[in-house]
Amino acid sequence: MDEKLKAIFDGVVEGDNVAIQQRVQEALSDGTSAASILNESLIPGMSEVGRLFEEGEYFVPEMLISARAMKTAMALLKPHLIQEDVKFTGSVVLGTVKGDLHDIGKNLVSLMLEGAGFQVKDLGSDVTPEKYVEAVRETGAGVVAMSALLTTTMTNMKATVTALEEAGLRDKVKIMIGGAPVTESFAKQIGADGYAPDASRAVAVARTLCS
Ligand code: B12
Repeated sequence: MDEKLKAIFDGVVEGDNVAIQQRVQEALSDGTSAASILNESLIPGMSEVGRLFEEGEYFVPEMLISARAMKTAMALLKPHLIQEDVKFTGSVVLGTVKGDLHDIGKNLVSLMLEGAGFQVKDLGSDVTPEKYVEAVRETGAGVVAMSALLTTTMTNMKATVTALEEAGLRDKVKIMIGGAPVTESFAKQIGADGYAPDASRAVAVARTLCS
C-alpha cells in the first residue's frame, strides 16, 4: 500500500482524529484521488477495526473513536466525491433500520446518491418502519433505501416492507437494501426490489429502479 494511504488507514485504526485530518488533506493536495482514499484506506481501515473487535482486541469505545475519525475523513472527501452540475435523477428516502446505530455506510450511500443527482431525505439511524412510511408520504420519494449492519436488525427491513404494504404505498415505491450482513437472496426473500454491496453500486441500482 502507498505510504500516504497506509498512514490514513492507520489513522482510522488508531482513531486519531487530528492526524487523519492532516493526512487526508496532504494526500488530497498531493493529487491522491478521493476515491482511492476512500476505497484503499478508509473502508479497509474500518474492516480492520471490525476484525480487531471480533478478536477481542478492540471494544465498543475503540470502534466509536475509529468511527469518529472515519467521519472526519469523509467530511473532507465529500466535496471531492460529489460531482458538480449533476442532473436531478430521482428522490430517495434513506435510513439505517430500527435498533441499528451504524451509519457510516449509510452516510456513504447518501453521499454517492447525492453526487449522482438524487435528492436524498436522510432519516438517520434507528429508523422505525413508521418513520419510513411518514417520510414516503411527505416526500413522494420513488425509492426507499435501508441499511442494516447487525444480523439482529435485518428483520426490521422486512418489518418496514410490511409497514409500506399496510400503508398502501408498496406499489408506489421501489425498495433497495444494503449493509454488511445483507445479501441479494435476503433482498428477494423480504420482497425488496434491489440490493447493492457497496455505495457505488447502490447508485447503479437506484438508477435502474428509477428508470
Ligand atoms: C464502527 C462500528 C460500530 C460503531 C458504529 C458507529 C457509527 N456511527 O456507525 C459503534 C461503536 C456504535 C458500533 C456498535 C455496535 N456494533 Co458495530 N461495528 C462497527 C464496524 C467496526 C464498522 C462498520 C462500518 O462503518 N463499516 C464501514 C462501512 C463503509 O461499511 P458498511 O457499513 O458495510 O457499508 C457499505 C456497504 O455495506 C453498503 N451499504 C451500507 N448500507 C447500505 C444501504 C443500501 C441501501 C445499500 C444499497 C448499500 C449499503 O455500502 C457501504 C459503502 O460501501 C463493524 C465491523 C465491520 N467490518 O463492518 C462492526 C459491527 C457491524 N458491529 C458489530 C456489533 C456486534 C456491534 C454492537 C452490538 C457491539 C456491542 N456489544 O454493543 C453495537 C450495536 C449498536 C447498535 N445498536 O447499532 C458486529 C455485528 C455482528 C453481527 N453479525 O450482527 C460487527 C460486524 C463487528 C464484528 N465483527 O463483530 N459498531
